[in-house]
Amino acid sequence: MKKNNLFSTTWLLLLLISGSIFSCKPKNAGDAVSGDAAQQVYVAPGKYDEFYNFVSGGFNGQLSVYGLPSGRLLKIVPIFSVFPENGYGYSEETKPMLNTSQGFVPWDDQHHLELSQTNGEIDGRWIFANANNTPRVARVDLNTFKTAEIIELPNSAGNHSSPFITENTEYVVAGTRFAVPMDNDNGDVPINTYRKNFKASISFISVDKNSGNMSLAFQLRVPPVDFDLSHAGKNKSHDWFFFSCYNTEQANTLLEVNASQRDKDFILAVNWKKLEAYAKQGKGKKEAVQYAHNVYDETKHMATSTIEKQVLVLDAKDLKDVCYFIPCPKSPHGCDVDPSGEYIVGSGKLAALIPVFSFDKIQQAIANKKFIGEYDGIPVIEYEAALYGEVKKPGLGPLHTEFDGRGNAITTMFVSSEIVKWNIKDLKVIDRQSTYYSPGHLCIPGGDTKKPNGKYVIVYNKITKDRYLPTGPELAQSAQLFDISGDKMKLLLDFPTVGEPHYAQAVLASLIKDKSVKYFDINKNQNPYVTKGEAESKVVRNGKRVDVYITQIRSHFSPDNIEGIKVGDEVYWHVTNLEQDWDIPHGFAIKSVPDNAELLVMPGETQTYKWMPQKAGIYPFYCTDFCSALHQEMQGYVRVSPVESKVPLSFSTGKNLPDPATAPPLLDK
Ligand code: RUQ
Ligand code: CUA
Repeated sequence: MKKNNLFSTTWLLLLLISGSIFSCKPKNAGDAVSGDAAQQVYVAPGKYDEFYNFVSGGFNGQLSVYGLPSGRLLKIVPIFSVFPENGYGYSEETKPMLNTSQGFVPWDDQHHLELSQTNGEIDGRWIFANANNTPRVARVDLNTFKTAEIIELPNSAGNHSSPFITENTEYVVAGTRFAVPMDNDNGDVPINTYRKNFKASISFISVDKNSGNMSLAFQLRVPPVDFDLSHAGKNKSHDWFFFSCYNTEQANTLLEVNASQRDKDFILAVNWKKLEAYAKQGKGKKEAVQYAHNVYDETKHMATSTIEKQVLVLDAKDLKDVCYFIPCPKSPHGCDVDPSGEYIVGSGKLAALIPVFSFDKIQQAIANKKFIGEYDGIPVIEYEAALYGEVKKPGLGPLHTEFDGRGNAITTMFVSSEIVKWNIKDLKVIDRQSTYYSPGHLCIPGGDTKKPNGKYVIVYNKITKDRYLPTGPELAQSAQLFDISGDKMKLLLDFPTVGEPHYAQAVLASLIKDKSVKYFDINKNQNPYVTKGEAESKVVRNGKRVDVYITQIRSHFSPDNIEGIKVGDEVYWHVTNLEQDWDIPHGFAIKSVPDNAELLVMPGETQTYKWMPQKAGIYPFYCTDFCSALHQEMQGYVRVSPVESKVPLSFSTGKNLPDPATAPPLLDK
């Protein structure tokens, strides 16, 4: 028995590693698309797409926005990585967004996105994003498509099972992937003392109903396993959260083998309502930690970073009626709850079936104490007592499941490279379609909410191979759109994506498009360095610090000639775009500035560019965004003199003219 399990695990692992999955590739992948597919995805010039698709960027740390059904890329929203394209993480105003307890961290790995919900339905206000590497959760404002807030998570590492939310966005949760010594403990311990010294945490971040402001409400201390994914309950399971976890072996080396020993790992069911009540009753302990909380102020166009010093921790084993483990076959990955809230689907990466758990049965099992024992002080429910049933022979390597709102679930099969549609009630497979290749996540608009819109599923593949023109060893990533409105799922479109897409969200465009901000009101700009008109533009020296208050309007800067800057100065260019019109950003960049990118300044906004001139000379600067017919004339000069120079500070626009006697001859007679 044991041998058999090991054998099948090893066999699946071999399949995963060897890439022999491509033997599943049908001969004529192109033929899978029928003639009318083009019509279904064609969005005529000037017409809008029906859906926004928000797609995680994986190792690019950003979020990208596509239109559906066309698959057109509309925007990249920088969140966890610097973005030289618009100066995010480079401007003085946005640098604090990437501050952490360990200083400035300019990169991260962004896997999961979740749109805010009210009553279990998408409300179109915010989208939350996780960072895996340096554990953080962000909130992006969907009026401006800008990152509004980032909160770092203490006592965590590899923030993967995140950011999933409750039905009214009461909480965003974040489960740690890596168990580690807690921040406050001595971390200088032998790695193989894992089982003694390493622990895991699940963070509950509360979200203010009106402002969206996040705060780390409390953490749940849990056994040192790897938390992978999660989803909140719905309707009757509203009070509960479900987390998949692997490495219940508690291995700290060669997890590929050592964390694949047990036949079943767990789904952790957490009654967050009770947990919240215990936190309010003062059951937890306050621990001294350090984490950054970064907030972007929309009126000041400026972020601040605050280091918080404390977190409330509740230990799962001290709370007898909050946490329960449910056995789940073979290293579960996805953990998905159907729109009714009754069915919880666990997807074992190495399993050849999909277990579906029943919320009612879980409740009965808890009431009747149908436990097979305890794991680190947490009761483990009998598998059969929690199980609704198993989807038999769904395919190989189930990863993630979304729901179509018509009683069906669709699951990605990584190893057999397909999506499989099955009925939630009778657990029978209805349809399967190949994907190209090895799908990870999938997304149906609202597919993890109470109200899915079952028109399309988008599949995010892990491997691209031959789907697009080759671009050397590194290829475009591959997303695929399927029509799921009929019985058979129909492949309509491949579209490339940037970064590596993991989870995604989609929503009807009508919920968002009309409230999208067009420009910022210059009269409401409260940036301390704003310049509200050209007449106010100036250059101010204070010791070695120089502040340049500079404006932009089509198509010149004020000032555009500056002299009296010296080597060793610290120069801050506060650039205000005076335009009050949609789609007229101006850019800003100075020749050879180290450690900086450009700025892209939106109408009515102020952004600051730091420059420490290294060498005497003339430095041109210019507008980097084509803004008018005379965009190319939107340029200026700044003169840098040696430290000891006596050149006085001067600045102007249109006044610092050359001697007319030096005018070049007119040759056009
Ligand atoms: S993961 S392919 Cu969400 Cu990072 Cu499943
Ligand atoms: Cu302003 Cu180009």
